[in-house]
Amino acid sequence: MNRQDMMDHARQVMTDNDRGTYTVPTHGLYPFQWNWDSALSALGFSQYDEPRAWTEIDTLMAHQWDDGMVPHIIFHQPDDGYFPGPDVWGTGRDVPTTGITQPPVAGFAVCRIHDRAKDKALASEKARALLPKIHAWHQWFYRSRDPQSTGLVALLHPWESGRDNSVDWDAAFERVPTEGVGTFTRRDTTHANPAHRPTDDQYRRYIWLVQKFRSLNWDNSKLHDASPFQMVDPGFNAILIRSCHKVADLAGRLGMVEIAAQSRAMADKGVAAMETLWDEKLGQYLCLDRTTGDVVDSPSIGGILGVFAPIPKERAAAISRRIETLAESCEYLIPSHDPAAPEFEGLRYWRGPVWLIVNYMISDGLEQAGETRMVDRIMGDCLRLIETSGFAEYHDPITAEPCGGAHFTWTAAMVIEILE
Ligand code: 9YW
Repeated sequence: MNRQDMMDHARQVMTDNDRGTYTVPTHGLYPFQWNWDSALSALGFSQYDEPRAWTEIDTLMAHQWDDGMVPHIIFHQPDDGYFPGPDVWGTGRDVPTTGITQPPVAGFAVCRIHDRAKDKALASEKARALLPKIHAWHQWFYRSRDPQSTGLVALLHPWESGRDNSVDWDAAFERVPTEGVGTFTRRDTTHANPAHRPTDDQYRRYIWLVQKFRSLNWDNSKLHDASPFQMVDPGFNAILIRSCHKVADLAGRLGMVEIAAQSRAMADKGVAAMETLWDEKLGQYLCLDRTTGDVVDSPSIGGILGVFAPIPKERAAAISRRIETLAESCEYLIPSHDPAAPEFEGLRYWRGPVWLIVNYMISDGLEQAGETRMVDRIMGDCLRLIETSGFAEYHDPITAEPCGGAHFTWTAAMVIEILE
């Protein structure tokens, strides 16, 4: 596939998954709007259709809750092809949504799209309208998910992390009960190979948490303390910190002084707190289980994604060396779990496969820190994967086998970002 063919193909994927005011991640498997998928897909749109990129984020933010939370899925239209649907979540909204959130990369996307926009007037109008909403979401995070004011927020559900079945959650997830979860029929395994997906046992625990939060009426002043799962993920926190950092900068330039000052303070505090998650032995960050206070000794991509935050240069250099080590045991960077670790599974979702969106964010962080050789290498691996195996949801880092859903929106968006 030459460069132009790849670009044409990527745009075709985006077009096919476009539902007018939002995109679905892929036809069949994921028939609704997902939060971080939309933000990252907007980056791809913005390279050739700026108004469409802004619409994607406008639609997402139009479903923000009154408390500031931006939900992880918006169920724009009924579709029986996905479980758990609106009836399981029971959030009682006119246009149904889930009751949990996802990585807040929208702030980063808005700022990036604004800064490179050709239509400056539209970009300024959109950013002025969107920044207060994005900022309210960031404030919601620190208020609702960091009640002790540590500078780091906790996830209350693996689905919030975006890395649903990561090895990072295994030990903590054992403590999430399954009692009271009735029988249900999964739909994901009819669209994708069950060997590439989370297990039934994990699904029972996912649903137990949903039922628990629903029993508390989705009241975010109660959920954090009531949740048996409270995980501090360096990757997730890095995304939040980077978004706050970018918002601080753009809001400052747009004269939105209060948002700028508050965002700067949140980002600075977050960067300082990230230090508590650094693991010198591995040369990357690690998760913290807030319910036990234990560090989670799990060599996953979450701790490498920490580099997306504006961390000290020597930390970024160490992460670059860490990726170099991972390259010794795989063919395509960056595996979502260390292939040398016993839990590694090259085909199963977030337990080993490569995800282009994560590669993109890690590369962006490395680029900021001047680690350009590693960036070129990662970007090169992304394109080799697509050339070999197409626009899959994720890929085996050793064989390049395409996994999960095919014809995937954010994979296509990242290819457009890399090629432009
Ligand atoms: C699910 C849509 C979503 C992503 C997540 C990914 C997966 C959905 O797909 O979750 O039902 O498990 O883990 O990050 O947003 O692409």
